[in-house]
Amino acid sequence: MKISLRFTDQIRAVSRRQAAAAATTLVAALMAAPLWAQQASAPNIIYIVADDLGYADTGYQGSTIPTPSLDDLAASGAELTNFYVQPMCSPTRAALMTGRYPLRYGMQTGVIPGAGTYGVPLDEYMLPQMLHDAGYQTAMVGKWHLGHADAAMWPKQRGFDSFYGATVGEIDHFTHESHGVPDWYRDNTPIVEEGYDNILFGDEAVKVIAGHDPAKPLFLYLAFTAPHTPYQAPQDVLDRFPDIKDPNLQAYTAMVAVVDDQVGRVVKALDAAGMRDNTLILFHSDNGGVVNALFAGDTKVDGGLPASNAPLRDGKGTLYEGGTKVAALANWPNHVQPGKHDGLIHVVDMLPTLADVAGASTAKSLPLDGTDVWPVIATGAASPRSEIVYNVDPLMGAVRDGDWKLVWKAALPPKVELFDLAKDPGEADDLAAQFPEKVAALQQRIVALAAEMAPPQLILEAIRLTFYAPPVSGDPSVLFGQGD
Ligand SMILES: [Ca+2]
Repeated sequence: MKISLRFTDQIRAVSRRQAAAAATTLVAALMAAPLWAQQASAPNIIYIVADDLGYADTGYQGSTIPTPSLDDLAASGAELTNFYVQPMCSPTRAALMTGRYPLRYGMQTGVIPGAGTYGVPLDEYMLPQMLHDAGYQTAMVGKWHLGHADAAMWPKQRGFDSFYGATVGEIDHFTHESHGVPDWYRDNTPIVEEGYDNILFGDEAVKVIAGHDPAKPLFLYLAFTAPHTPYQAPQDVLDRFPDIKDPNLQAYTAMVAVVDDQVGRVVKALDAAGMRDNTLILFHSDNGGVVNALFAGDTKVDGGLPASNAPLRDGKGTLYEGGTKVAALANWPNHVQPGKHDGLIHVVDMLPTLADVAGASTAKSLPLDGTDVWPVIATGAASPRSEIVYNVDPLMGAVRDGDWKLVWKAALPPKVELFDLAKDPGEADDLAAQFPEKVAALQQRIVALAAEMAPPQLILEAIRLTFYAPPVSGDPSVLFGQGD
């Protein structure tokens, strides 16, 4: 019995030693292992989108425009240096919300115009629906631009528990009107409020965070309307930049500063609510800065255009890098490793990536174009994708395969350009004549995608509104003054 007891004691002693050793090993391992390799379950997600922000127009990208809040997030988080979007507003937002290329559902051409009656088809399963199904509180603050003519296409009906903001693509920042028509809502109700839209968005985001029920993770989609035209900013923000004499540049600078101010308020609100350590913040622009007035929007712009996409070529509305590659960052303390993460990411990847992060299911999605790139974002791992589809529509297309990029204007007169982005990120040196086989292969890929695409809803609607409508008659009374 004694022996047995001693033996038991010995076992206990050994067990204690082993347990202590194991604990020491575990602590050492935890201290040595990067925390960012760990997956926390269902963090809060704050997804921030700027509108028409130039690639170069943040402090951390080298601009003189002060963006201290974004710079802090970039310094303590990951800069995503090869982050691609569609070249314009609605298609990028559609790609984000569905995880599918806009060419799949007819959103690949242009943006939804104010008089447009179409939107993202209702059979598309959207990111907020997915996160809501996974137990998230889902809030949207800002610009929607994914269908406004039918309330069935509005955010509350597409998975958001709450919506505050505008449904169309371009509003006056003070009157909240588009072409004189008010476009300002809380949930499904039109409201009238005074104030500069992007500051109101910041106010609302802070309220959503402060009022968040900690029993549920929060998904907040914060989609600013800045620095999209019209170039307007509150006087007190303009007054922070007295040395900028060009009025467009002064207003644009102030608009970027407003966005940065609101991002700073959001981070403070997360700190105050004790949510910061369990919150993934993502930030990027929806397309490149406007460098051609053709793509400035409904507002007539006098004078020079202020955005810079340097050193990238061209800007919004084009398939060159300046239209499609945007400054992007991710920040989540102890989970996103700080640094520059260079793997290829397309905005369609964000839905499956956030499904991974949130423990959500993509089973209800239609076939995804996106892929889970969480390791790229979190640790800078190599990207699982080697291809970027910039866009394909009946007039043009562009794809990237590895470092090779083809830009193909297929409408007459046609133009084909081939670039080696590793050597020539500014797309200055067209190599199409030197590498005809590479050109042919990439053209084949574009044609294959074109064969799968849905007809552009914008073109169908333009035809419907003109060909299937009564004649527009001239008014002969205007001639009366001329003697008739
Ligand atoms: Ca935009």
